[in-house]
Amino acid sequence: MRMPKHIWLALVGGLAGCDGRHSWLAGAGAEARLIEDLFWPFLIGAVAIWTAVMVFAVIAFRRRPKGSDERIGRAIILWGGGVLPAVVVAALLITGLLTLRAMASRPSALTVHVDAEQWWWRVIYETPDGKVFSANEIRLPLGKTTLLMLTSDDVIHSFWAPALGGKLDMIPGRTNRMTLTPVRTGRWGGLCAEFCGAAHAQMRFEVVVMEPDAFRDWLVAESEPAAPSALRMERGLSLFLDEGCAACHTVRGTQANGRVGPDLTHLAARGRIGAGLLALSDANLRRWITHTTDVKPGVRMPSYPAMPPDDLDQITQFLMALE
Ligand code: HEC
Ligand SMILES: [Cu+2]
Repeated sequence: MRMPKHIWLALVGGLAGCDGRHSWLAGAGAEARLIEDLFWPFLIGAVAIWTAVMVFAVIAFRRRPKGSDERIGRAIILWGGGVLPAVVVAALLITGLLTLRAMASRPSALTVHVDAEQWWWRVIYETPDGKVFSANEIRLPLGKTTLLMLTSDDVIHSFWAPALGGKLDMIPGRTNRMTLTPVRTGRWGGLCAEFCGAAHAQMRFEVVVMEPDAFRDWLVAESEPAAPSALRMERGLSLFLDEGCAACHTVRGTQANGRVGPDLTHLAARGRIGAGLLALSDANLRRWITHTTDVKPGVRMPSYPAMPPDDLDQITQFLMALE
């Protein structure tokens, strides 16, 4: 039988998704490796048991019944259908629980709060000098354990950065804890894994794993107010304030201190906009501002389709200067 073309296309398309950035087989985190250690024995055990059951089934079909069969049958049901599954399931449960405990009990060097919002991520780093606000990108130091405090401001979301570790629900009024210990530098993908409304599929983030020194420098830079070169762009800044952007967005060092949307103080230091949707670029910022609701249907930011081109230039330049 020939397989229809669209099935092949679906299979190839599915494989194309295995880019490693979202794969727990990438081995980018100590916690992901614990899950991997659990996965292979589960898989091999499941295949072995399935094969044995199939072999017994085929034998049972082919054999002619004999007088002693009933006694043997009872023994198979007792041992194969009762005792063995009980032992296997108990063993799986115990190893699963031990893995869960191993994942949750590492002492952490850093605490990061992640608040899920429809449909983006508020990220707050705890430092000795206070809190550092960011969004949609989580930076972590290599080889150190970070405690993530996960919560939500509206509905239930779920935090998942597969390359680094497990998946955990983010529930309003509750703080769930997860630790991540990255063991490979790089940019890894993350996403919301619990349906949370219209733009759920566009609710992504990036985890950037950095060498500890580079991370420390980045965190200091992130804690600073906006770059002086941006603050000198008077026209762009005043448009940002007058167009109402400031009611929803914070740019530290200016009067903009809205909390409805992502902190934009260091927007241009991030790789993407719209919670992972578009690469950061001049053209994409324009598109985002003038066609917000087309680019991300359901988004909690109004579109500005009628903004005069000159004003759009000024605001975009201002945003691109927020390094
Ligand atoms: C009513 C509140 C509101 C107003 C007004 C508003 N925004 Fe937003 N903005 C948001 C929200 C909410 C998001 C997050 C959207 C998402 O990704 O789902 C956002 C996202 C953004 C982003 C992407 C940030 C990131 O890290 O992904 C940029 C850039 C941005 N807004 C710029 C502007 C500009 C410029 C204006 C004014 C012309 C403006 N916004 C007006 C609420 C607002
Ligand atoms: Cu979601």
